[in-house]
Amino acid sequence: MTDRFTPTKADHFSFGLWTVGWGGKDLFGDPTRRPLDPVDAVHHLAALGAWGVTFHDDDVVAFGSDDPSREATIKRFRSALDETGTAVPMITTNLFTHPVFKEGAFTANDRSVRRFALRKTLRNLDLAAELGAQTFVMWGGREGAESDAAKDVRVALDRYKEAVDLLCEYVRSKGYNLRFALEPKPNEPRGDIFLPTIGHALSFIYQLEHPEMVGLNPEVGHENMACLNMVHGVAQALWAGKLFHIDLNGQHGPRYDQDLRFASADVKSAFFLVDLLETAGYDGPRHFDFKPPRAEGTEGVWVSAAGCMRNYLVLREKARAFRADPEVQEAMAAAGWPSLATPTLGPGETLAELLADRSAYEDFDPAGAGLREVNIERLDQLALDHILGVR
Ligand code: GLT
Ligand code: MN
Ligand code: MN
Repeated sequence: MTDRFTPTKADHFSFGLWTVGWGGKDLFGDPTRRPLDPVDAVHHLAALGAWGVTFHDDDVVAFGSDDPSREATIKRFRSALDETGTAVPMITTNLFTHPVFKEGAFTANDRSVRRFALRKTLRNLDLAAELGAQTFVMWGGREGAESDAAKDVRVALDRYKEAVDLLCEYVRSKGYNLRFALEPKPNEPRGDIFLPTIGHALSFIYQLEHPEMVGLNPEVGHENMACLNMVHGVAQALWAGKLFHIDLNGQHGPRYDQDLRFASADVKSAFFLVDLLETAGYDGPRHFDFKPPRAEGTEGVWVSAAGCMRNYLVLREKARAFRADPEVQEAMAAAGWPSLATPTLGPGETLAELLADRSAYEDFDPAGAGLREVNIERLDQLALDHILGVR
């Protein structure tokens, strides 16, 4: 079906190879789908209108491959990229599947594992630069613990910082056009993961040697797992100039990481997220990190992938209509949106003048102000009417 919600490369949609390539293996069951050749994934995604693909080193080249077979595999993969005009905007390193990383990678108590993790990542940075990626995601799925007895968390953070600082140093020394994006997640696979939320990761960044090179890759489901509001988290990342990348998917509240197709479970939050990204001038990839449900067969994978993009485009149209609706504009004014943009002190007003302003305190009527109308329900209902398609 082709309609106005059919994506084009101009929409900058990208997918991890591990998303459509997930064969359905989970904690309780074997794969339900045959392995997907990354070359086929590139062709399928391009045919659906995707602009880019992203991957872990091991998604394309099997862990432990020797150099000649690694090069041959990358060459074949590159041909698929060239044939389809597919971009590689982001690359990441798998520091979680192999048993060597069972106790952590950059924060493993075992120093030799930390050195191995660094070397694996440095090698992958070269590949990222070679393929023109501009963002290097770091999801530390194994950086954490099940027990507070496992390690000194303050020292683990020293080691985490040491690793990110070294990676930044390498990128600088090579002159690569790459920035790092930390991906927070509260738990799973570790009982507790370090840098569990957007806020934790943001504060970590400012302890680094090169904070300007490091930002965030927040994921919808991960913030929801921590009972947090993704829209607020992303807004704060944007406010800090740190939204370098984003993982879009769907999640039914706090439980295991569901990685549902974008907007399929939490449509209202997805609407406000799209509205935020589109109005805040975010110009990075719209990257989907979802898992086609295990019950689906091969065809279902592509239906699910297409649904991610379609839902984004539908919500983008709805968000634009919401913003353009005169009644919404009037309701926003009534709810005080324009007023929040006015600084609390007047132009040139000093703290002394605020202290001397009796109308601000002594003569202010807090009881009366406590009874005022805020008009947010009306605005919210208009948003819902737009989402539900009745306006
Ligand atoms: C893994 C994780 C994702 C991360 C990927 C990047 S891999 O599937 O669940 O959220 O974005 O390493
Ligand atoms: Mn993710
Ligand atoms: Mn996830």
